[in-house]
Amino acid sequence: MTVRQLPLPRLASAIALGVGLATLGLDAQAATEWDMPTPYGDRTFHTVNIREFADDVRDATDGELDITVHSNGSLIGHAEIKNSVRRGIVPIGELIMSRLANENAIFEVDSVPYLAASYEDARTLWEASREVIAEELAEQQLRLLFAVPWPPQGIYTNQLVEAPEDLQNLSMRAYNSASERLAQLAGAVPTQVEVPDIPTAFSTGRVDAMITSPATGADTKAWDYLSHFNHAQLWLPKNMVIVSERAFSRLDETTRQAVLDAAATAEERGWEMSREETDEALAVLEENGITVTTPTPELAAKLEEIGATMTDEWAERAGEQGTTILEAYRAAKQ
Ligand code: PCA
Repeated sequence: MTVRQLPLPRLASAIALGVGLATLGLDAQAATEWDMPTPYGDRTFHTVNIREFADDVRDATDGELDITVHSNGSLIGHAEIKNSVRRGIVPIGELIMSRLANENAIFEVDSVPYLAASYEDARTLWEASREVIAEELAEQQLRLLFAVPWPPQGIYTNQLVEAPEDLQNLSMRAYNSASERLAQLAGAVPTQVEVPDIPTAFSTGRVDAMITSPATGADTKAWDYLSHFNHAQLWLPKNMVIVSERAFSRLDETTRQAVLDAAATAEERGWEMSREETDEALAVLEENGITVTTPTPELAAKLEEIGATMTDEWAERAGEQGTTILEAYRAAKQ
C-alpha cells in the first residue's frame, strides 16, 4: 500500500510518527541488524575471531550495524549457508570455501594435499587465488570479506598408523570432496560428517577415523573416541566470510568502509590465531592421552603419491582458472 492509498486517520498517524522520528533524528538512521550464521562451535577460534569482527564493526559504527553471530549451524546448517546469503535470507555468513567445489574446483585449491601445506605457502596460495575466487563469487552477487585457514590437516585413528595399509578399510570421517577423495585413494571408506555431528558419528560406530585439524580434534574432544593423531600436515583449508552485495550496498559509505576495515583486521588476526592454535591444540591432544606422530617415510611416500594424483585431478577440473592460480602461485614461490 502506498502512502496515497492509506485511509485518512492512518495517514495522519503515519505523518505524526514520521514527524516524531524525524524530531528524534531517527528517521533514516535506524540501526541495521544482521544475523550471521556460522557452522562451527563457540570454542573454535574461527568463531571467536568472527565475534571479534562483529564487535569491531559495532564499535566502529557506534552500533549502526549490529551483527549477531549464530554459531554451530544453529540458525542455518552448513550446507545451506551459502545459498541463504545468495538468496537474501541472511545478509552475511561463514562457510568452508572448499564446500563449493561442486560449483567450481577453484574453491578447493586450498585442499589439494601438499600443494600448500605450511602457513607460508598457504598464504602465498591465498594471495595467488584470492582474486579469481572473489570474482567467481561476485558473479553470484556475493562479496568475499575475509578468509582464515584451519591448522594443517591430519589423520585421527584408533591405532598407530605406520604403513599405508593401516588406513585400509577404515570408516573415515570427511568434510569436503578432497578429504573424501584422499580417504578413497588410501583405501579407506569416507563418510561426510559435519563437526557438530562428530561425537554421535563415533559413538554410534558410523566412523572410526577422521581427517581434520588438531583444532577440531581438541574442540570435539577426540580423546573420547580416538587414540592417535598423525600430524601429516596435508593442507590448510580456509573458512570464508561472505556478504550479499545487495545487503552491503544498502549500507552507507562510512559503514561499508567500517565492514571492510574490520574484515581486513579479522583476516590478519585469524591467520595468527590459527598458527597459535596449531601448537596449543596439539598440546591439548597430548595432555588428554592422544599419541601424536608424524608419517613414517613409507606413509609419507604414499600420501605424496596421493597428493600428486589429486593435484592432477584438480588441475584438470579447474581448467583455465586453475592454471592462472597455479602459475601465479608457483611464480610467487620462487
Ligand atoms: N575442521 C573442519 C574443517 C577443517 C578442520 O580442521 C572440519 O573438520 O570439518
